[in-house]
Amino acid sequence: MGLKAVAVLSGSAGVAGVVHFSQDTPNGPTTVVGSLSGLSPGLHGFHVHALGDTTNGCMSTGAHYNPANKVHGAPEDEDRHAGDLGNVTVGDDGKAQLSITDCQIPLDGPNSIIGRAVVVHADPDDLGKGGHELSKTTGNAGGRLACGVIGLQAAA
Ligand SMILES: [Cu+2]
Ligand SMILES: [Zn+2]
Repeated sequence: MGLKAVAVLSGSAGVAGVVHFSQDTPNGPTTVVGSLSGLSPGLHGFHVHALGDTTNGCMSTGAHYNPANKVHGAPEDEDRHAGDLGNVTVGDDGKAQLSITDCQIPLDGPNSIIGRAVVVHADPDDLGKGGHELSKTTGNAGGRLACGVIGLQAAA
């Protein structure tokens, strides 16, 4: 039986979304699907942040989830934060459809992302390659537009 989780994102200026997570097998990959709306067209950084704390909005969700103590990178990089899910692509209608499969964001075990948060940013994530002083920590992805705490859902 698989594990399922969901995050309902809300934030500033009408940015919103729902993101579903599922993991079919222990130690298997996690599939992320969902939709976001209210964003400007183009690329927006999308990450799992370490804390499920929204007492100060998205600012209190901490840094990128990084249990292996690595530098920021692209999802396909060896050196990346576990929470580095790259960018979402927003269309002219302000909406994005997500479809991601990743092996570093399990829903169980010591590195589980349950109780942490997903965050969508104002700017593109440069995937650690932009040469900015923030490239190796945040991808220089700018402000935190919306976030949601990842919570367990009934199993499939
Ligand atoms: Cu982020
Ligand atoms: Zn990162």
